[in-house]
Amino acid sequence: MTEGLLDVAVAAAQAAGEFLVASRPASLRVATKSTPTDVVTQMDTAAERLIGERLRQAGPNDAILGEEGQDDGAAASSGRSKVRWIVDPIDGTVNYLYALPQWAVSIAAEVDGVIEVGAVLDPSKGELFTAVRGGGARLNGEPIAVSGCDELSLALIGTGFGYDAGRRARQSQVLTGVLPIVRDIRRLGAASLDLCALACGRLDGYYERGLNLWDYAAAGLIATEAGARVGGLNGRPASGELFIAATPAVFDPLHALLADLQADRD
Ligand code: LIP
Repeated sequence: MTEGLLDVAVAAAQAAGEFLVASRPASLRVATKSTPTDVVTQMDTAAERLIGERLRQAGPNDAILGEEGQDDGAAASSGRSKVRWIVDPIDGTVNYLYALPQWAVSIAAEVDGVIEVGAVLDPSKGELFTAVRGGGARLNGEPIAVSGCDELSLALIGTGFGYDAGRRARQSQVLTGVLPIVRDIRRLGAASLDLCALACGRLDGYYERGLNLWDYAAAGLIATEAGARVGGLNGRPASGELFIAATPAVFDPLHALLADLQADRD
Protein backbone atom coordinates (compact mmCIF):
# COMPACT_ATOMS: atom_id res chain seq x y z
CA MET A 1 0.00 0.00 0.00
CA THR A 2 2.73 2.46 0.98
CA GLU A 3 4.60 2.12 -2.31
CA GLY A 4 1.36 3.00 -4.09
CA LEU A 5 0.91 6.01 -1.82
CA LEU A 6 4.45 7.14 -2.61
CA ASP A 7 3.78 6.91 -6.36
CA VAL A 8 0.68 9.09 -5.90
CA ALA A 9 2.59 11.65 -3.80
CA VAL A 10 5.47 11.84 -6.28
CA ALA A 11 3.18 12.26 -9.29
CA ALA A 12 1.20 15.01 -7.57
CA ALA A 13 4.36 16.80 -6.43
CA GLN A 14 5.86 16.65 -9.92
CA ALA A 15 2.68 18.02 -11.50
CA ALA A 16 2.63 20.87 -8.99
CA GLY A 17 6.34 21.55 -9.45
CA GLU A 18 5.98 21.79 -13.21
CA PHE A 19 3.03 24.16 -12.81
CA LEU A 20 4.84 26.37 -10.28
CA VAL A 21 7.83 26.78 -12.57
CA ALA A 22 6.16 26.95 -15.99
CA SER A 23 3.17 29.10 -14.99
CA ARG A 24 4.86 31.51 -12.60
CA PRO A 25 3.60 34.94 -13.67
CA ALA A 26 5.91 37.94 -13.91
CA SER A 27 4.10 39.47 -10.97
CA LEU A 28 2.49 37.51 -8.18
CA ARG A 29 -0.66 38.55 -6.32
CA VAL A 30 0.28 38.54 -2.62
CA ALA A 31 -2.03 38.19 0.35
CA THR A 32 -0.96 37.96 3.98
CA LYS A 33 -1.85 35.57 6.78
CA SER A 34 -0.61 35.80 10.38
CA THR A 35 1.53 38.93 9.85
CA PRO A 36 2.32 41.31 6.94
CA THR A 37 5.39 39.17 6.15
CA ASP A 38 3.53 35.82 6.26
CA VAL A 39 2.54 35.72 2.62
CA VAL A 40 0.52 33.54 0.29
CA THR A 41 0.30 33.95 -3.48
CA GLN A 42 -2.19 32.77 -6.05
CA MET A 43 0.34 30.10 -6.96
CA ASP A 44 0.25 28.58 -3.46
CA THR A 45 -3.53 28.17 -3.63
CA ALA A 46 -3.54 27.03 -7.25
CA ALA A 47 -0.84 24.45 -6.61
CA GLU A 48 -2.68 23.13 -3.56
CA ARG A 49 -5.85 22.83 -5.64
CA LEU A 50 -3.95 20.93 -8.34
CA ILE A 51 -2.43 18.57 -5.78
CA GLY A 52 -5.83 18.03 -4.15
CA GLU A 53 -7.37 17.06 -7.48
CA ARG A 54 -4.61 14.49 -8.09
CA LEU A 55 -4.90 13.07 -4.59
CA ARG A 56 -8.69 12.78 -4.77
CA GLN A 57 -8.45 11.00 -8.13
CA ALA A 58 -6.22 8.41 -6.47
CA GLY A 59 -8.09 8.18 -3.19
CA PRO A 60 -11.55 9.78 -3.26
CA ASN A 61 -12.18 8.84 0.35
CA ASP A 62 -8.85 10.10 1.69
CA ALA A 63 -8.63 13.20 3.87
CA ILE A 64 -6.40 16.12 2.93
CA LEU A 65 -4.80 18.72 5.23
CA GLY A 66 -3.24 21.55 3.25
CA GLU A 67 -1.45 24.72 4.34
CA GLU A 68 -3.68 26.90 2.19
CA GLY A 69 -6.97 25.71 3.52
CA GLN A 70 -7.87 22.26 2.29
CA ASP A 71 -8.94 20.39 5.39
CA ASP A 72 -11.56 17.81 4.59
CA GLY A 73 -10.65 15.79 7.63
CA ALA A 74 -14.23 14.58 7.66
CA ALA A 75 -13.32 11.88 5.19
CA ALA A 76 -10.90 10.32 7.64
CA SER A 77 -13.06 10.95 10.67
CA SER A 78 -15.99 9.33 8.87
CA GLY A 79 -13.87 6.16 8.64
CA ARG A 80 -14.15 5.98 4.85
CA SER A 81 -10.34 5.98 4.56
CA LYS A 82 -7.35 5.48 6.84
CA VAL A 83 -5.28 7.90 4.75
CA ARG A 84 -4.75 11.59 5.39
CA TRP A 85 -2.58 13.55 2.98
CA ILE A 86 -0.54 16.43 4.48
CA VAL A 87 0.36 19.01 1.88
CA ASP A 88 2.53 22.13 1.68
CA PRO A 89 2.21 23.28 -1.91
CA ILE A 90 5.08 25.74 -1.58
CA ASP A 91 7.34 25.39 1.45
CA GLY A 92 9.56 28.44 1.32
CA THR A 93 6.89 30.76 0.01
CA VAL A 94 8.96 33.90 0.59
CA ASN A 95 11.80 32.38 -1.44
CA TYR A 96 9.35 31.54 -4.24
CA LEU A 97 8.00 35.11 -4.09
CA TYR A 98 11.53 36.51 -4.42
CA ALA A 99 12.50 33.94 -7.09
CA LEU A 100 15.15 32.49 -4.77
CA PRO A 101 15.79 28.81 -5.67
CA GLN A 102 15.06 27.31 -2.22
CA TRP A 103 11.43 26.19 -2.10
CA ALA A 104 9.73 22.82 -2.29
CA VAL A 105 6.49 20.92 -2.79
CA SER A 106 5.95 18.67 0.22
CA ILE A 107 3.43 15.82 0.38
CA ALA A 108 3.12 13.19 3.13
CA ALA A 109 0.69 10.33 3.58
CA GLU A 110 -0.45 9.48 7.09
CA VAL A 111 -2.10 6.08 7.62
CA ASP A 112 -3.99 5.53 10.86
CA GLY A 113 -2.22 8.56 12.32
CA VAL A 114 1.33 7.51 11.40
CA ILE A 115 3.33 9.20 8.63
CA GLU A 116 4.17 6.33 6.28
CA VAL A 117 5.28 8.10 3.11
CA GLY A 118 6.99 11.39 2.30
CA ALA A 119 7.95 13.20 -0.90
CA VAL A 120 9.71 16.58 -1.12
CA LEU A 121 10.38 18.00 -4.57
CA ASP A 122 12.85 20.85 -5.14
CA PRO A 123 12.02 21.92 -8.70
CA SER A 124 14.79 24.52 -8.82
CA LYS A 125 17.48 21.85 -8.41
CA GLY A 126 15.58 18.93 -9.95
CA GLU A 127 15.86 17.02 -6.67
CA LEU A 128 13.19 14.61 -5.41
CA PHE A 129 13.57 13.35 -1.86
CA THR A 130 11.43 10.37 -0.86
CA ALA A 131 10.96 7.93 1.99
CA VAL A 132 8.71 5.06 2.99
CA ARG A 133 8.69 4.18 6.71
CA GLY A 134 11.16 1.37 7.25
CA GLY A 135 12.38 1.58 3.65
CA GLY A 136 15.12 4.21 3.85
CA ALA A 137 15.40 7.62 2.22
CA ARG A 138 16.31 8.46 -1.36
CA LEU A 139 17.38 11.41 -3.48
CA ASN A 140 16.36 10.95 -7.13
CA GLY A 141 16.05 7.23 -6.40
CA GLU A 142 19.48 6.81 -4.83
CA PRO A 143 19.82 5.94 -1.11
CA ILE A 144 20.92 8.83 1.14
CA ALA A 145 22.21 9.05 4.71
CA VAL A 146 23.08 11.72 7.26
CA SER A 147 26.69 12.82 7.69
CA GLY A 148 29.05 11.25 10.20
CA CYS A 149 29.41 14.49 12.17
CA ASP A 150 29.95 13.67 15.86
CA GLU A 151 31.07 17.02 17.26
CA LEU A 152 28.62 19.86 17.92
CA SER A 153 31.46 22.35 17.52
CA LEU A 154 31.96 21.09 13.95
CA ALA A 155 28.27 20.80 13.08
CA LEU A 156 26.64 22.92 10.37
CA ILE A 157 23.20 23.69 11.80
CA GLY A 158 20.09 24.84 9.92
CA THR A 159 17.35 26.86 11.51
CA GLY A 160 14.51 29.24 10.71
CA PHE A 161 12.42 31.96 12.22
CA GLY A 162 8.74 32.71 12.61
CA TYR A 163 6.82 35.64 11.18
CA ASP A 164 5.85 37.27 14.48
CA ALA A 165 8.25 40.02 15.60
CA GLY A 166 8.09 38.99 19.25
CA ARG A 167 8.93 35.36 18.46
CA ARG A 168 11.73 36.51 16.14
CA ALA A 169 13.24 38.59 18.93
CA ARG A 170 13.25 35.50 21.19
CA GLN A 171 14.61 33.32 18.40
CA SER A 172 17.47 35.76 17.88
CA GLN A 173 18.38 35.35 21.56
CA VAL A 174 18.48 31.56 21.11
CA LEU A 175 20.55 32.00 17.95
CA THR A 176 23.05 34.13 19.89
CA GLY A 177 23.55 31.18 22.23
CA VAL A 178 23.91 28.62 19.43
CA LEU A 179 26.14 30.47 16.96
CA PRO A 180 29.41 30.45 18.98
CA ILE A 181 29.03 26.75 19.82
CA VAL A 182 28.60 25.24 16.34
CA ARG A 183 30.56 25.33 13.06
CA ASP A 184 28.03 27.71 11.51
CA ILE A 185 24.37 28.40 10.94
CA ARG A 186 22.39 28.24 7.71
CA ARG A 187 18.97 29.88 7.41
CA LEU A 188 17.78 28.67 4.02
CA GLY A 189 14.05 29.43 4.30
CA ALA A 190 12.25 26.10 3.82
CA ALA A 191 12.04 23.60 6.66
CA SER A 192 11.38 20.67 4.33
CA LEU A 193 14.59 21.36 2.40
CA ASP A 194 16.53 21.95 5.60
CA LEU A 195 15.52 18.47 6.78
CA CYS A 196 16.29 16.95 3.38
CA ALA A 197 19.70 18.64 3.49
CA LEU A 198 20.28 16.91 6.84
CA ALA A 199 19.12 13.63 5.29
CA CYS A 200 21.81 13.77 2.60
CA GLY A 201 24.65 15.20 4.67
CA ARG A 202 24.49 18.84 3.56
CA LEU A 203 23.62 19.84 7.13
CA ASP A 204 24.54 18.07 10.39
CA GLY A 205 21.57 19.32 12.41
CA TYR A 206 18.48 21.50 12.36
CA TYR A 207 16.16 23.12 14.86
CA GLU A 208 13.19 25.45 14.63
CA ARG A 209 10.29 26.57 16.78
CA GLY A 210 6.92 27.34 15.25
CA LEU A 211 6.71 24.91 12.34
CA ASN A 212 3.41 23.57 11.08
CA LEU A 213 2.78 19.88 10.45
CA TRP A 214 2.80 20.44 6.69
CA ASP A 215 6.30 21.94 6.89
CA TYR A 216 7.83 18.77 8.35
CA ALA A 217 5.49 15.80 7.86
CA ALA A 218 7.26 14.47 4.74
CA ALA A 219 10.80 15.70 5.40
CA GLY A 220 10.77 14.55 9.03
CA LEU A 221 10.23 10.99 7.79
CA ILE A 222 12.91 11.44 5.11
CA ALA A 223 15.44 12.64 7.71
CA THR A 224 14.51 9.81 10.10
CA GLU A 225 14.83 7.17 7.39
CA ALA A 226 18.22 8.67 6.46
CA GLY A 227 19.47 8.00 10.00
CA ALA A 228 18.77 11.30 11.78
CA ARG A 229 17.48 11.46 15.34
CA VAL A 230 14.35 13.60 15.42
CA GLY A 231 12.55 14.87 18.52
CA GLY A 232 11.40 17.72 20.69
CA LEU A 233 12.62 18.75 24.13
CA ASN A 234 12.84 16.31 27.06
CA GLY A 235 11.46 13.31 25.21
CA ARG A 236 8.51 15.12 23.66
CA PRO A 237 7.89 14.47 19.97
CA ALA A 238 9.19 16.93 17.40
CA SER A 239 6.47 19.51 16.84
CA GLY A 240 5.76 23.19 16.41
CA GLU A 241 6.83 23.64 20.05
CA LEU A 242 10.38 22.74 18.97
CA PHE A 243 11.67 20.59 16.16
CA ILE A 244 15.18 19.15 16.61
CA ALA A 245 16.88 16.84 14.11
CA ALA A 246 20.55 15.89 13.86
CA THR A 247 23.05 13.13 13.30
CA PRO A 248 22.83 10.60 16.16
CA ALA A 249 26.02 11.92 17.84
CA VAL A 250 25.07 15.59 17.51
CA PHE A 251 21.46 15.27 18.69
CA ASP A 252 22.06 15.05 22.46
CA PRO A 253 24.51 17.99 22.72
CA LEU A 254 22.30 20.09 20.44
CA HIS A 255 19.24 19.14 22.51
CA ALA A 256 21.05 20.04 25.75
CA LEU A 257 22.11 23.41 24.33
CA LEU A 258 18.57 24.22 23.18
CA ALA A 259 17.14 23.12 26.54
CA ASP A 260 19.58 25.42 28.36
CA LEU A 261 18.54 28.25 26.05
CA GLN A 262 14.83 27.46 26.63
CA ALA A 263 14.38 27.37 22.87
CA ASP A 264 10.81 26.07 23.31
CA ARG A 265 9.71 29.34 24.90
CA ASP A 266 8.58 32.61 23.29
C1 LIP B 1 8.52 28.35 6.08
C2 LIP B 1 9.28 27.28 6.82
C3 LIP B 1 10.62 27.80 7.32
C4 LIP B 1 10.37 28.95 8.27
C5 LIP B 1 9.69 30.06 7.49
C6 LIP B 1 8.35 29.58 6.92
P1 LIP B 1 6.34 28.55 4.59
O1 LIP B 1 7.29 27.83 5.70
O2 LIP B 1 9.49 26.19 5.95
O3 LIP B 1 11.35 26.80 7.98
O4 LIP B 1 11.58 29.38 8.82
O5 LIP B 1 9.48 31.15 8.34
O6 LIP B 1 7.47 29.28 7.98
O7 LIP B 1 5.64 29.63 5.32
O8 LIP B 1 7.21 29.08 3.51
O9 LIP B 1 5.41 27.46 4.12
